Amino acid sequence: MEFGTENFSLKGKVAWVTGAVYGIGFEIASALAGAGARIVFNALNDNDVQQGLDAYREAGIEAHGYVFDVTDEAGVQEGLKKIKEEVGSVDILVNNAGIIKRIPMVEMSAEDWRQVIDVDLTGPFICAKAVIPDMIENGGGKIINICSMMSELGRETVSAYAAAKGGLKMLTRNIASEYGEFNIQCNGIGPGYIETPQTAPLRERQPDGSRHPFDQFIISKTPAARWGRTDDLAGPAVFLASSASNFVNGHVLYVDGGILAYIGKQP
Ligand code: NAP
Ligand code: GCO
Repeated sequence: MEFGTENFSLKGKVAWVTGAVYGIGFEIASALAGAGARIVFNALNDNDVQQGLDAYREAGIEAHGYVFDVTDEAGVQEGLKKIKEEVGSVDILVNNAGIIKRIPMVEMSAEDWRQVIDVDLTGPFICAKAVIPDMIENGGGKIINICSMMSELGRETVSAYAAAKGGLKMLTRNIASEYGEFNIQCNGIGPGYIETPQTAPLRERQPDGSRHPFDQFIISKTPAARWGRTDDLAGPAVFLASSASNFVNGHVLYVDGGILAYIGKQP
């Protein structure tokens, strides 16, 4: 078979990216749109959906926005029903919506722990569960779970997030194992440290104008010697959403400027 750029084309596909009003989700959705997909996103309230619709319009993308929470199974099912009626069956799901709570583990309430696990792990389960039956009926589909460095590594204050993102890596492998025979590919993207609102507190300037110690730490831990940008995730997302990756399944593609390969600079 001849191979060409058409292997990366998403023309005629419907891609649903969760929580894609800004940040990584917005950039991934924009990249999928650039490759030809029709974009659907959901957000928590009308204001967020409107903010997303305005941002896509400004980028020249016709997107469809819906209000529902990824942790609410009935809401997800109802939202998906509307998406099917108004846009079509979902061919590509990107589980992007996520939260983090940076709290030392012994100070973290079980309620906070559960909320992080609910959004970052149970949400992807609920959304994947909702689209898989149609993907089977339609002869296949793509699920991309947005994992993390914390799918592999731990650090102070992020116990719930690391547990959720480690779990998401295993949910990725399990979906691939359970539904691979139906031509469903489920893979993860593991972004390194990316400049988004989620990581803004780790990059805040100090009162004396110097860089945040965590900011310096990340630059020294990253062979690329910089934070990632959301557009660093565009190519990997299009690859995993397209037929170019049809025999890639259960894999997490780390897009981290080399962090996981690196022991770190000698002090
Ligand atoms: P972000 O800037 O905080 O954006 C996350 C988005 O998810 C927001 O739009 C948020 O909506 C939405 N969301 C949160 N809970 C939701 C729910 N229950 N239902 C629907 N939407 C919900 O985060 P980001 O940095 O772009 O991260 C996106 C994903 O990449 C997350 O899964 C994150 O863990 C992961 N990630 C980020 C980095 C990084 O360095 N930034 C690295 C690795 C992985 P609201 O605005 O209403 O809260
Ligand atoms: C943190 C960060 C991370 C990143 C990301 C790394 O506090 O360590 O927020 O967890 O957001 O997930 O890949």
